[in-house]
Amino acid sequence: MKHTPIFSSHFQNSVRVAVLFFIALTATCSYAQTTPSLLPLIQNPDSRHCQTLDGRWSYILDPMNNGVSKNGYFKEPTVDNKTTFKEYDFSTSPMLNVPGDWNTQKAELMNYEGSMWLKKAFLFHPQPDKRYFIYFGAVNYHAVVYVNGIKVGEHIGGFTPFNVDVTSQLKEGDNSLIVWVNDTREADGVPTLKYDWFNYGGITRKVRLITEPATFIQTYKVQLQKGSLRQIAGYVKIDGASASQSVTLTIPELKIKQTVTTNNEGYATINTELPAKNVTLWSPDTPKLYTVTLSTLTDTVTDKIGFRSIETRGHDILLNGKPIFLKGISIHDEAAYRNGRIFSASESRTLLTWAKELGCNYVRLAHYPHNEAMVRTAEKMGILVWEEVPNYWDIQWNNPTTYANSLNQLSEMISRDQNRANVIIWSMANETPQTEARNAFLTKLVNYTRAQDDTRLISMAMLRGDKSHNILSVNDSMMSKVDVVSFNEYVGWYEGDNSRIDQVSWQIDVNKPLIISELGAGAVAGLHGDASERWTEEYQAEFYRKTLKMIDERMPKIAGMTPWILKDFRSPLRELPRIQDGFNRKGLISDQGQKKEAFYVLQAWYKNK
Ligand code: GCB
Repeated sequence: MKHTPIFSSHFQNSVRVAVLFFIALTATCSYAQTTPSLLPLIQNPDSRHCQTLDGRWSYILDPMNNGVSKNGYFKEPTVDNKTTFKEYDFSTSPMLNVPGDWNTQKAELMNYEGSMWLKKAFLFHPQPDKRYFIYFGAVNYHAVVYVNGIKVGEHIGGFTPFNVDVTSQLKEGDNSLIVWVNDTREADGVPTLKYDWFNYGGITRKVRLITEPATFIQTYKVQLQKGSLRQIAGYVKIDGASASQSVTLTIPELKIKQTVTTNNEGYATINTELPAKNVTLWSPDTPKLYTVTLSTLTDTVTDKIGFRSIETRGHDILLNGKPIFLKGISIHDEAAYRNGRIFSASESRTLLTWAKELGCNYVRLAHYPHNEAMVRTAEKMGILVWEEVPNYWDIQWNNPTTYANSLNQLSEMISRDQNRANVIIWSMANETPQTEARNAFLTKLVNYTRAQDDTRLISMAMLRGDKSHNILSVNDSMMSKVDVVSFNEYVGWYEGDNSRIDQVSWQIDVNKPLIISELGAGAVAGLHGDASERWTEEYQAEFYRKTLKMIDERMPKIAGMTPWILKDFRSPLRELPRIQDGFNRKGLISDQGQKKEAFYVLQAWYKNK
């Protein structure tokens, strides 16, 4: 049969484009309107009854969002034989590993940004009176979730977990889970269009099917009360029809047992005390975690929780009442040796072991929430953590959608990690130019965070200011809102060369702890030369020597620092051939694991701190 083109002229083509755009737009809008709301986050998925949905998933690449329509790719034909009309087919499509960014799994996907449909078929036998949730560790950036052809949830934000209730969608036998993932960078997104790291797309963290009883323990907080080294204060929240129940908290090693009764909303506060003697508080030297169990008649959740306090006094940060110097390093969520997103605790451990070798007791997990396994592994290893949301550079401070997105990512980060003893700082942002709109946006986030969790410190990585050409400072109006004033500085790299470092001193007028959240210079591992030559290991080592001397001699007392950065990382902003080749080279270790000379300079300084 001869196919008659409907549109032939240039004019008709533009009409067609406009029509398709309109269809796409209305399809997307109807999407948004029918979004089922996500359940509040289920805390501690590791301790739940889970079936993994990780493994090989089929995928269909959809750069034009062809599958986003009423009968889109999430609908599969019920009768499928040679007479069926179809233009997509998961059963014969290629496959990818989940968890895993798509970029580093197939050469042809390395630079792909856009939409992909991913499908996992699984066998299931639902039991009566149980509830089922699919828990995603993270999907970058926008996810729409379908179970057996029905939309069950939607999430925006590439680094935080979310769960969807699939109880009424699962059926006996074969089930299909299809996720539309779109990692297109958006102007109103968090982060926005431009940032200095690689946009790894896909289902980057674990996916599991969680089984819960009809009423279950959804979340809890069991932490030392602010300002106390004995009082435990927290809450438990259960979800389900019989919301008012008894919940028992036990910490057997400390002989703690407390029973509380939840109200009609399923909520109860927890108040109990650590014994007066024989308690090991969590610290980098003693990363002691106690087994904590919460149980109702039908549900039990077990966690490993450490107890510690974190406060400030003048320029000091106090851990368990004593000043601590935060010997840190910044880290991106990117695996050593292979450069994709990290998806296992052992890959997290590789990076954290390097940080330990450097002499660190602290890491900045930049610039977005890392894997839960990263935070938990650091906690076991005695490493303190700064966690951050991707309010990076100039996002749309005036846009309510951007604010809602940012707040959501922040709240998901806090609810995921609020029981981690090692998390001591919530960071609101990185290098955000000052405007009234930014101040209003970030102040709201600070207030939210304080109300949510007053047991940790609040900070943000600020931009540096000047008092005069050679007297450097920080004068961000957010200094009055945060607990710890942190700032990034690149004197000797972006600002002059190494000789400039000797010329400057610092004056920062604030009676709060100061942290240098970034300092750094680039070097190619194995490239040697004179210390004046950029990109040589010698230049970077000299940068560190001079900067550390400046910190010792010409800066007000600092409470810690996280130089930029542990390991070279991929970034499309870094294109200098034969030097950067798509990598930010400020790592103290190369992406292939070679330690640069500067690693040892910082290591020696940390040894004496
Ligand atoms: C910064 C940013 C960080 C960049 C770094 C650099 O100030 O916060 O994301 O990667 O500088 O290398 O320029």
